[in-house]
Amino acid sequence: MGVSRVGRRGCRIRGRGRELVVAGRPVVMGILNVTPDSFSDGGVYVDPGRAIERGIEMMEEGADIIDVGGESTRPGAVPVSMEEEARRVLPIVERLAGRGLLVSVDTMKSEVARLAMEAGAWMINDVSAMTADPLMASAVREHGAAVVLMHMRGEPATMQRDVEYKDLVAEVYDHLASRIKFAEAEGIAPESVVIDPGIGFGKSALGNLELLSRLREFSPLKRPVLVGASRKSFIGSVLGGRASSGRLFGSLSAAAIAVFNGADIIRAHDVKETLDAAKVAMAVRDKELGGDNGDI
Ligand code: YH5
Repeated sequence: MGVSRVGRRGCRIRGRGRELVVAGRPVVMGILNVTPDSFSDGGVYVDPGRAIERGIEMMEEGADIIDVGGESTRPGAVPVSMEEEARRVLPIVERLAGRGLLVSVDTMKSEVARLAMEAGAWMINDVSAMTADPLMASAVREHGAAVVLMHMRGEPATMQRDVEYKDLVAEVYDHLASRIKFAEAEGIAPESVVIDPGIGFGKSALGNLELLSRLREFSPLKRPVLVGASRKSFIGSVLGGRASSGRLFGSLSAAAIAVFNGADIIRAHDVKETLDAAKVAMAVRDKELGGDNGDI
């Protein structure tokens, strides 16, 4: 007990000379959207001062990674130029990384990734799994960063048009296996790779539920698993069409199930609540009490 299901090899994520332990305790990646048009918190953190404050607050609440995003992946969102995306994320990355935080950047553009890594980013969270930009893999390799490879069918603008699969879990599994191979062939260290089934990216609400309940099936890939369900539409659907502002408790339930089923990292807006849910789920999963159990 206490050793992650991915085995010793997968217990740590290596990026740019720094390692994050992801075994024995849940890891939360806090979401920091610096876009004017995100799904659930668009425009809240467009002011760099407020964004930096929120990043620090999430770290104090227990987030191990802060995921900074400057482009909305919502279907119908206005595409942003490389320059605009870089202008939004770089000051935040620089300030948070400068304070020693592990900063991830949610981008599909290699030039944004390069500039972000020069500004101190530790991880690149590419929802296209390095398919959108042919120069992404070399950028990640050259900087020795960690990388999230997420499953998505198609591209953000069109991904919800066809959400039917013959065998969803098998398709997601095979795609992730092939992207892991690609990363390795490109010279990216296996210890730097995290996988993600891509909840909400080209999946029906039922498909998302299927992925959450069958997350264990990704274990043979031997990489830490990240799950991002926070405030997503399928939670609204389960709750009878609830708006994103009313999806906190549903999101916590999804986070708990994900951890119980083996997720190593949870990407979430509500860090302290998610961490509590994840700790209880992990305690049940591993039948171990966490660190501060002096008050029982
Ligand atoms: C993810 O799962 N998701 S951006 C719709 C919402 C609320 C939130 C309709 N980037 C992921 O967070 N990166 C995004 O309500 C991600 N995994 C990884 N690795 C979409 C998002 C959201 C969408």
